[in-house]
Amino acid sequence: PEENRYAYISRKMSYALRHNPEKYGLKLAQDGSVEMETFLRAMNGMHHFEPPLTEAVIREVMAHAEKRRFAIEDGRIRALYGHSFQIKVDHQEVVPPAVLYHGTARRFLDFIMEKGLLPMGRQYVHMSADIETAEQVGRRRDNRPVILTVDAKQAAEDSIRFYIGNDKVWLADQIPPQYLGRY
Ligand code: HQG
Repeated sequence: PEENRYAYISRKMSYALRHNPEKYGLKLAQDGSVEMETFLRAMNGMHHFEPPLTEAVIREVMAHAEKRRFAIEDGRIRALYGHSFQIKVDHQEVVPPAVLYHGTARRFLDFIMEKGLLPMGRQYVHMSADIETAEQVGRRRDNRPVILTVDAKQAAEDSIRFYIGNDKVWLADQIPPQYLGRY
């Protein structure tokens, strides 16, 4: 069905734009973007999408997604967050909401309370302004996830930098334990 096809395409797009652009012969700009035409050629060269991937199909994928993962601007496409490769993508720095949330697995809690929230496999720590999103993120790793609060107001005052992912995703380089609490 269409939904599965969209999910499949979205996964391949995430892989190319967040994790392994080299595999596709792609070189991303500092904001993580690449020309749409170049992207389509690379994606169609690597995968046998049937029918072939076009910008129109990508726009359908984006319209049907439950999250805003990609942006198309000025004939270029990029992933908005979630990158894992070496060269760090620049995101717009912003003043965060006073409190942010992070959903995680119970088994990570001791480490997190000792070391703080670290980007682990990605470039940034991911947080949300709403609890429901944090729940969903946490449920990927634990059926009873822990929801952590981040005192973003204090952290920002102490010059921890926050960046925009999308309307629901906020990013930071790391969050030391003194700003963390349990919801
Ligand atoms: C944990 C998805 C041990 C952290 C989601 C998390 C999100 C630590 C895991 C986005 C730690 C990393 C990102 C420490 C953090 N010790 N564990 N000191 N610090 N962790 O997947 O936030 O659907 O890289 O709690 O919805 O789960 O792909 O990060 O559990 O928005 O668009 O290490 O990816 O979006 O896991 O998820 P991840 P995340 P998409």
